[in-house]
Amino acid sequence: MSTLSDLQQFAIPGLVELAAGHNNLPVVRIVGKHKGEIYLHGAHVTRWQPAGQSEVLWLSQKSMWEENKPIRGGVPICFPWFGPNKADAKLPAHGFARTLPWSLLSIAPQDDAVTVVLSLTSNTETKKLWPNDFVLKFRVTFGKTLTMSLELTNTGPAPLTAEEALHTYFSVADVHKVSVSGLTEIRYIDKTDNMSEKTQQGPITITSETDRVYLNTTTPTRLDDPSSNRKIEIAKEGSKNTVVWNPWIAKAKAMPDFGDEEWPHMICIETCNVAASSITLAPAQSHTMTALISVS
Ligand code: TA6
Repeated sequence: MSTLSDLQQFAIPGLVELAAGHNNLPVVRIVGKHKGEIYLHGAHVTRWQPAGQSEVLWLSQKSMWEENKPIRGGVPICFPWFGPNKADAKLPAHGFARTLPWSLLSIAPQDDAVTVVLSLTSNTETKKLWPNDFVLKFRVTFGKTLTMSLELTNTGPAPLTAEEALHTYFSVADVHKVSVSGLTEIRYIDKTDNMSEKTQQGPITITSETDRVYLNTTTPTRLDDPSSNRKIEIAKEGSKNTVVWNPWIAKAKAMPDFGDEEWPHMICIETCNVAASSITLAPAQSHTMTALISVS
């Protein structure tokens, strides 16, 4: 794993800092016109604040910052499975990409934005959990828009099938008052109601634990947060599922890395390919999933 001094080569005075973040985990800090932060641990975006806006992403005050634990909040990368592992419930939920150290490949200014590229390559450890050779590249542009692209390449001799998600946590003033539009008439799996399949009627409002996997949807969603007088658009490319999640009271209490009183201030709107929309790649084939987040 790269030491902080190795990483200083990527620093750009006044624009990009490489620092020891929480628990001394290395972090890239974007300190220009638009602010942002990404940890090499899990290639985990933890902050994005475009000019003129308050912080857009939510981070738990109780997040753990340990190498074998996911950071709670920001944008966890779920790969190569989503949720519990279907074959072995003892394996880590949402796969292993979010709890491994990624390699920093490049940092480059682009107009008034900054693009950071990290990669994760299969190794003996990952192949004990998932017997496939792969390279993941994660390209994040911190600008007026937050653009996150996850490129998966099959570097093995056989086809592979994987699930993937950019599990984005948004900061909201009061989740009781938010609405999510853009999914009307879309079929979804309701994970709070025995995985029953339903059709979305009108905008989504949050009145209890909400955990829904929307199916075959490629259009943008919009998060209206009237108490912050803010609208957030989540557009996407190469993604057929959108997940909407809020743990509500009991689930928040049950998570040690989630404060009991934090749930009214967050909502996840996740850009993903899961279940029937999992990605299958032939040897040497690649697929890219992109989330484009903007605030108005
Ligand atoms: O995306 C929603 C979800 O799958 C929920 O079911 C809940 O498990 C959430 O992800 C958080 O999962 P985590 O493993 O990060 O606690």
